[in-house]
Amino acid sequence: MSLSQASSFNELLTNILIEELHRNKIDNYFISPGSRSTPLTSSVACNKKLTKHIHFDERGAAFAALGYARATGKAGVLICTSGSAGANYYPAVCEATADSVPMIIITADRPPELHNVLANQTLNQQNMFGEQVKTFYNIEPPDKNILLKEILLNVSSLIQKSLANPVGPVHINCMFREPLVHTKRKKDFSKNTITVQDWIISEKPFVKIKQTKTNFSIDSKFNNKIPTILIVGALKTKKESKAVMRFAEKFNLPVFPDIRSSLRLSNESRNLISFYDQILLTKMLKTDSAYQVIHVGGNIVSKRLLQFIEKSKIANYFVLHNSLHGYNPHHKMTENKTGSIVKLLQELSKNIQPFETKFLNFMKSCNEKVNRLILQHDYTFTEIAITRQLSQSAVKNSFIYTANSLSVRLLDMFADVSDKNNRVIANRGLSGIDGTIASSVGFAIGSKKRGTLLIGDLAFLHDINSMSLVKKSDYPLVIVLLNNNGGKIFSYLPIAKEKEIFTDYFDTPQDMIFESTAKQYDLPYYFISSTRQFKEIYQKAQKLNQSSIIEIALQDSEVLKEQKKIENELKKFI
Ligand SMILES: Cc1ncc(C[n+]2csc(CCOP(=O)(O)OP(=O)(O)O)c2C)c(N)n1
Ligand SMILES: [Mg+2]
Repeated sequence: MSLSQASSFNELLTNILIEELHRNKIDNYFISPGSRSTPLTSSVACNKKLTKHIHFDERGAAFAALGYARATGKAGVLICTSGSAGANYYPAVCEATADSVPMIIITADRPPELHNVLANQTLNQQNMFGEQVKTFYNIEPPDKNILLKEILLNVSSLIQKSLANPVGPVHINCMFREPLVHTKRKKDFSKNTITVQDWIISEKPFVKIKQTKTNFSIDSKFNNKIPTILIVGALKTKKESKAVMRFAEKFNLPVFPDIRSSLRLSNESRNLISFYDQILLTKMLKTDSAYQVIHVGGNIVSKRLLQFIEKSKIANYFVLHNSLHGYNPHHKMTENKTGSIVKLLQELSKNIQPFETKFLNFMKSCNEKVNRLILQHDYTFTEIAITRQLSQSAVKNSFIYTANSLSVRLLDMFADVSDKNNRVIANRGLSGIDGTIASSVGFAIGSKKRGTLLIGDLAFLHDINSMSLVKKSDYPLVIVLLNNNGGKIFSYLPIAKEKEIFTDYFDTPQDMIFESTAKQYDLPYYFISSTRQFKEIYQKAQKLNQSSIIEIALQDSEVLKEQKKIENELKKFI
């Protein structure tokens, strides 16, 4: 159907809006039901070129869009009605901004005359996400005075902005007057589309902004004799991790791979110092000698690595990244370059010489020693044993979405390495325990892969609404639910000693078993009471053609004790 044919000005606008998104290859919509958004939803629903995901809960829908974008690098489009609906997007929008994930938010709104008069479901939605979006654009209710050229210019620029480095969420607010429904009788709006006729014929985006090329020059003077570490924080693509490894091998750099770098679970290169976190427990690396650091990518999970940098003499801390900020909580950053990671590494390669291999060889021997000890340890049935077993038994080329915060930390510290090309993803922009189930479903949709969600009991309860998304998804998810009855991450903190307030205010045990949740969503459920049983069931569950819940009930979590035991063995051993 021609873009000049529509049943109303509302339909004319919404068809043109989604056509411009389509021309920018943005075709996945996450829609929540509502009345004021009828023109948007109807245009998307009737467009066969688009993929639609429908979820009644806007908070879950937004996290699903976040997960989808993490997998594809493309923005998902969110559509919701007026009022509090859009406010439910906020946590996912904040995470997307913090971790540079693209997202296009379209909220429907009432017309200006219904604002500030106590009209139903009416909220001031102008710039409602504030600093958390890169840009905001309001579209007035479409009528005979519609300025399509101006609207297209703004919408098109907004799309380009969402995709320009550092990528992030953008917001369009669409005001509509009734009637909202599209009817079958279409009228000719050629008179209104005359100003955008060239765009209609071209089948191209209205504007295409070229990313500006930045000139690369470095001030840092690297000393090739000083021990130099390549810290790899969160990376977004396989291309990036491959480029990092090529760079490390060319320049003889030991790599400290964060769990979100795609490299922590890999054994593909001898430069990978997978157990750097445990090495830092020992006295192998002295804090009184000087180091240089090249940090590629986003933030890191390891607290111990952060503390090591804080305590050590750092001659150079050179950061290459494509997010809003470079990693610098230690305030030791000396140089900061943003842009495409692959290109930045190519440029840096032209400016440095290979480092001495002595430090790399030393780090390799430390890693082997620590790995041997971790392998030999006699594991009791705790979160640590499950996390290790999970990393060993996850099927090839699958993903592990992990919740905050014990789950991601234990994977970071104890996961085993292999050649299985498994990727770990986590919402570490803000490290929230919210929206994890929805994010993992979005990631599965985007990557078109089955995977595992590793999650604690509170994080699971926090997003239990999103089990509807799990149930409907075409990509089976094995939910490994570490039920240790409360927030056991807090038992690592000094507050755990304050017995009178710790349990009620921090640990917050919910005394729940989740068999009935699985029943409610008609999903297979397994209750696990040993690590061996977990291995067996997990392997079986990954072959099912539907999602499942594996609940590991650890009433009296011994995780802290077990970790201390491993740490003592390490300290003694070295
Ligand atoms: C939205 C949000 N609220 C609160 C927190 C603080 N917080 C971090 S971990 C945690 C407890 C998580 O408990 P659980 O999911 O059971 O995991 P466990 O630590 O027991 O493995 C809380 C409340 C947070 N990170 N995000
Ligand atoms: Mg817990």
